[in-house]
Amino acid sequence: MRRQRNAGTPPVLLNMDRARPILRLSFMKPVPPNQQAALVDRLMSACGGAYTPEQRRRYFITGPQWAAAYEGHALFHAPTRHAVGFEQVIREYAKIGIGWWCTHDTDVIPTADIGKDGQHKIVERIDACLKENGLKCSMVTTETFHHAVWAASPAAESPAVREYAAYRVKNTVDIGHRLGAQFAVYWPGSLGYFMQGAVEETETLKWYAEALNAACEHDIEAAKKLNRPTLKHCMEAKPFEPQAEILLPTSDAMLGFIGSGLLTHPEMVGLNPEYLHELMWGGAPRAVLARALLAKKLWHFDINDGYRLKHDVDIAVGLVNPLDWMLVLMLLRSHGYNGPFNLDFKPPRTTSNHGVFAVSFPTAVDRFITLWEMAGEALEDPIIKEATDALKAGGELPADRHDAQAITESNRDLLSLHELIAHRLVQILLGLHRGRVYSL
Ligand code: 3MF
Ligand code: MG
Ligand code: MG
Repeated sequence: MRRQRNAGTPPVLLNMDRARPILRLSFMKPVPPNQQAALVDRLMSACGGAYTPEQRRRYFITGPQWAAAYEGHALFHAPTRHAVGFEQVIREYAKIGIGWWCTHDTDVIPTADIGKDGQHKIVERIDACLKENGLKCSMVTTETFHHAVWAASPAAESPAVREYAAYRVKNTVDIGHRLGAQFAVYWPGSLGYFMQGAVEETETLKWYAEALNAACEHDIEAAKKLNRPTLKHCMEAKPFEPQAEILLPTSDAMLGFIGSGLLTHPEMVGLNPEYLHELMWGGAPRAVLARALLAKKLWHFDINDGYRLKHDVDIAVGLVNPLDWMLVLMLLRSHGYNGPFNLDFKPPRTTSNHGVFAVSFPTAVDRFITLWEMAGEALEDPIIKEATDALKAGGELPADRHDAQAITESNRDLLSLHELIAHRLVQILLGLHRGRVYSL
């Protein structure tokens, strides 16, 4: 079989034995490549519902260098987009109305230049570029997962690797202070293994704590010299990837680690939970965040979306679980969370370089803002308020306060309010509370 294309007619597949068409493909009018970006832009504005850059800047929404610069590569994937540098990312974030930028050290500085003159020149250029575009640097983080030096993790058996890890995190603290950041984040990446037995977990965790201790102690010195507050050091967990087994797989495990006595400055270390990372292990992200709030360690939040018990698909916020997202934001609003919302997602491989800034980032920001506003509306909803108050008031106290059956009877009908509240929340999500109904 071969493909044949005659001028003016659609291509057909020919069966060479009989030389007659076996399949006629019908085509819509092709969209020439030079008209595709304009089509995307026109349909984006037809979607409506966009906030202005000024409205977007009112939220503490932060844009990572690595998210915008992601080229679509993975173990099984070649890149689908070309590389973009920090100048372009910062410029595009400014146009969209993303007011803060964050980065890994090696997103912007080649590993060989870390700590050298090359680093200082790049950091000066970043500082100038941020100022020129009216952005601030919110957070810096050390890449301790990509380079071959981290093959056995930043807390490897080799003392040379561990000394280098401490050097790298201290250097990142300095970059953070130079760029005016408030946060440093630590995703330990390869802190785990594929085969069990060779690594002794308690030893590895002690070594990992040494790197964090080095960062905090260096920060205390650096902040004193610069007359700046110390950074907030936030740990980020992921349950699997890039190792088969992870030593600190969840935010809860990290809370245990922070309180284990291994850290010299546990008061300087908190959490950066990532929504999807907690969903990946099967957790309820809202419950994870509640535990972090109770521990007063919810300092930074990576926002994205995806599926339970799958790999780290890093889909943009609200595209998969908008109801759960609204509920998460209700919890954070009601507890006065005022840390960053970090857009740690990956524009899909099918999105072009144009689409990254024309579709991915503005739509993610706008869904977040809408969900945030809806969360506020749900918190004020009179039906939910009355139902919640009634549940808390409970039924009348029975004469015998140890009579389980009497207590059950006295609350029986009130408990239907749980389902009613759940329905009301979905109504708010779908706009049905405003009288919108569908019928055939
Ligand atoms: C990995 C992540 C990381 C961390 C980043 C911040 C590349 O799944 O989420 O993003 O957020 O390393 O330190
Ligand atoms: Mg993350
Ligand atoms: Mg992730």
